[in-house]
Amino acid sequence: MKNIILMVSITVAALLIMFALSSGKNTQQPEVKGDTTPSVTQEGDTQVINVVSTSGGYYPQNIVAKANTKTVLRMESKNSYGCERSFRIPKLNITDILPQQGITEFDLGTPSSGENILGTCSMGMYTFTIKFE
Ligand SMILES: [Cu+2]
Repeated sequence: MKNIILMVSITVAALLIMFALSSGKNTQQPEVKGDTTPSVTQEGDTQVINVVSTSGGYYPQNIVAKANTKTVLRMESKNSYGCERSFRIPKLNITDILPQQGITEFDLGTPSSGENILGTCSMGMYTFTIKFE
């Protein structure tokens, strides 16, 4: 009888320790983001900056990219029904209407270090900034 009580307490203690260890582990590990697409990718000699245009704005809003590299901005419209479709890059005198769904690419040239390029809806409600360094 004594042995059974001992075994039960050891089992309960082991379970408690396992639970404590596993819950501790969970708090240490950062949550994996749902969107794993990196915003800046390299395709051959061209740097591609990926921005999603959707109702509610542009994502991500702050991007850091490499300077002195041929750069293309790839806007991906996803369920985009708002004024974010009316898209501007003031610095490059670009004005365009993005589709509701699909890809639109803009040549950003070869920005130099310290240059910032702003993308915005025509009213300035939604923006994102690409910082080249
Ligand atoms: Cu707007």
